[in-house]
Amino acid sequence: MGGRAYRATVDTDRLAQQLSAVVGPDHVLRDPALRASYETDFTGRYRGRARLVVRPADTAQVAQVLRRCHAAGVPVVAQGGNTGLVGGSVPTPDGGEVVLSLRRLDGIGAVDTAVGQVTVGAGVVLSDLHRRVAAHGLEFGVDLAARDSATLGGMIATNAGGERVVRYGTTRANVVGLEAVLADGTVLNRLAGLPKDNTGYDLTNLLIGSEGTLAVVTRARLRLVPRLPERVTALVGLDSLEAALDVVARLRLLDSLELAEFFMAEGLALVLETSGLPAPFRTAYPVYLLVECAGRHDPAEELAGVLDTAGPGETAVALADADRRRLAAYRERHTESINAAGVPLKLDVTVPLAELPGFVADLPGVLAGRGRPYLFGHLAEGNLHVNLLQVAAEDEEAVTGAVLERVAAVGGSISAEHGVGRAKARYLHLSRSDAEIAVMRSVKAALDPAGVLNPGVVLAEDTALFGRDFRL
Ligand code: 2HG
Ligand code: ZN
Repeated sequence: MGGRAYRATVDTDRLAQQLSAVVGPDHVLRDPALRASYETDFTGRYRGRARLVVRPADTAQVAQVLRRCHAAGVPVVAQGGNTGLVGGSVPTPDGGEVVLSLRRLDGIGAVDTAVGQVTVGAGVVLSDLHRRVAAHGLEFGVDLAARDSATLGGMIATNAGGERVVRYGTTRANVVGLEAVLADGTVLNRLAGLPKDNTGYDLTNLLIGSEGTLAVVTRARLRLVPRLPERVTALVGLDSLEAALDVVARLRLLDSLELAEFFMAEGLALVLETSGLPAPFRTAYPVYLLVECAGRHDPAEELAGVLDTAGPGETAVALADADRRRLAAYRERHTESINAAGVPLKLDVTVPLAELPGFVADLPGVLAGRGRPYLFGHLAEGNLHVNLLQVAAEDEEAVTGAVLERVAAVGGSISAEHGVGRAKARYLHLSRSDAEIAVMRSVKAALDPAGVLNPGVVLAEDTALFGRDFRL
């Protein structure tokens, strides 16, 4: 098993000088005010203290930075747009980590229309990629609410899912190759993008979803899909989750289904309160379903054919981009609205669709009055974002454990798309067997024997050995 080979004391001044020589002094941040935005996650739940923040400009600089940190025995947390929600991309309060920001690796290569691929830097922001490839009649299949801040490197590190998994799969299905740097500075390059290439172990797929614990992704070769010109979005108010699932089952039979998301009355009320958006319907419904269909030919009629038989409820349909965005905002603004109301406890789980209504019905009993739940997410995949406000600090672990145990009991996954991070590391055994975790530890030890890449993320550390004896 790998373990940290940290030096007892690290001369931070010396390390800062070495890293300045690599990236230039302007890109080594030591001033607390300059470090601050890199040290706290989006929700404000995970806060730490970086030894320093380093901002390399390219792969060669990333390799040199990692080589120096490795030699000094200093742990490194890679960070992109810092939109992660499981504490996997910010430093710990007393771990002495260097934050390695990849944001300057923001180059987008020429769009290769012959094969439908593009090579991007890890720091490219998702919405910039969308804009760039649209000009070529192409699209990147992954899209998510944090598109204006999330970077491709972070999305790859977490195997981000988002809103269009039903059609295009998760990030994994849309990456054909990677360039990444190992803990000791060794560069792995697999960017050729050959559609057929069975030459040994698939290192690209090993690194996707490894949350910065096995290597630092620097560039990626992405698969692009044809941009579908005709698009329709609908918001449906329904009486129950069962009714929503029934609509989704029938929409799956259309080959135009691209997105099927849900939220509930409590979440909508909070979004309306914080955003000032008008209510979508005159009546409030327990469950709202947001769906989108896209195709070469206008899918509005086939969508209407399914929605007309959706039972009691109301439907709003939008064709124009601005109107479609207005409908999507009711769903997409949940995260920021919940954040505006407090620091949420976030659980991101998958539940088998057949179990989903029962799981949601049982949730109040599982919570036993601890916290106010807001449920929303990606209904097509059974991916529920269980956000809880007002959980007392002393109840947080018990509540997390109770919900995740229930998820495991119904055959679900304790992390659907946000990753394990630090937040869920101690619950990994609920979704993975001892044998699997042992293999994961072997892989970690093989690629990062000194344990310097994102320690404590995915695989919980033995705190008796490594937890508290390492300071700035
Ligand atoms: C989304 O689906 C994101 O909007 C964030 O995955 C979910 O805030 C959340 O819990
Ligand atoms: Zn999500």
